[in-house]
Parts: sequence; C-alpha cells; structure tokens
Amino acid sequence: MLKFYFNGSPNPTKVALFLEEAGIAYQPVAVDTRKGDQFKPEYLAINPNAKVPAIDDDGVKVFDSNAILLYLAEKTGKFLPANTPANRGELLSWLMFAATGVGPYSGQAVHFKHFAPERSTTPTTAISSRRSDISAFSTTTSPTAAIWSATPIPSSTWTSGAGPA
Ligand SMILES: N[C@@H](CCC(=O)N[C@@H](CS)C(=O)NCC(=O)O)C(=O)O
Repeated sequence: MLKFYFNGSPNPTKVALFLEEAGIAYQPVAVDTRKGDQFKPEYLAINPNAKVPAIDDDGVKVFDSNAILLYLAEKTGKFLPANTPANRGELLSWLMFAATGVGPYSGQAVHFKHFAPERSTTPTTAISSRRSDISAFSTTTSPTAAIWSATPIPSSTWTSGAGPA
C-alpha cells in the first residue's frame, strides 16, 4: 500500500487532500520534523532533501508536493483535464506557478522569520552532502551550483550569519 510521509504543514496537506479526494488507499506515516526525524537515514532514502511530504508507492518513491500531485494525477487519471496541448499548457503553468512561486516564497518567509533567522549553507550544498550521486551531478553540471559558485558573496559571510549588506 502507498505510504504517505507527512506532518501537519501546508505541503503535505496538499497531498493529503489529493489522496482523500481521489479515494486512494494509503498508510499515513507521521514524520516529526521538529524532532529531526526527516534526517534519519531511513527517511533520507525516501527523500534526500529531508522534507515532507514524500510517498512510497509500492517501491516508487516520489518527493516534493507538486511532483507527487502530478505523479498521482497521471497515475490515477483523476483531476486532470482532457489531454490537449492547451489544457496541458494551462495545467503545467498553474502547477509550476504554485511550485516555484507562491509555495517557496511564502514558505521561506515563514521559515526564515520564525524558525531560522540565522543564515546557513545553500540547499544544493545540504542535499549534495547527503547523497553522493547528487553531489557528482550538482558540482559539475547544476545551474544552481554554477550560480552559487559565481556569486560575489563569500560563503563565510553567509555561514557567519552576517549576510550581505
Ligand atoms: N518543495 C517542497 C517543500 C517541502 C517543505 O518545505 N516541507 C516542510 C514542511 S511544509 C518541511 O519538511 N520542513 C522540515 C525541514 O525543513 O526540516 C514541497 O513542495 O514538498
């Protein structure tokens, strides 16, 4: 049965709504991110980015809420419009609007204001330190790594908590 790894925050809730509304049978698995359960090796094997939500669909592991929504929609055929180029374009536009705009910016505003006021290392550094296969990719070909390595702000400034002026 599909395992759904979650906590009570907004991104897992998007997936919970889909699972419930689609009538998909699933086993909920609570991940206590306040205690650091997301960093346990067994969870990192499901989501190397150490965040919820994630699913394990009988061996198919998917992480990141919008990837999960698209995966489930395509697998079940539910909540998808007729597969025309116009519909597909509109679906992808709104999904990516939520995935790359509204979601991250509002999430990061809350995270950095309330939970992590001190500056830290980049996400690319964090994820690549946990998965050697990603490390090989990100340090050589990732546009994100290239952008960070080209930034004029020394990493020591960030890790010291001083940040840019
Ligand atoms: N882009 C990810 C973001 C996931 C995310 O930020 N999850 C938060 C809860 S909403 C989390 O796991 N926070 C715990 C942590 O960062 O350690 C998604 O859409 O799934």
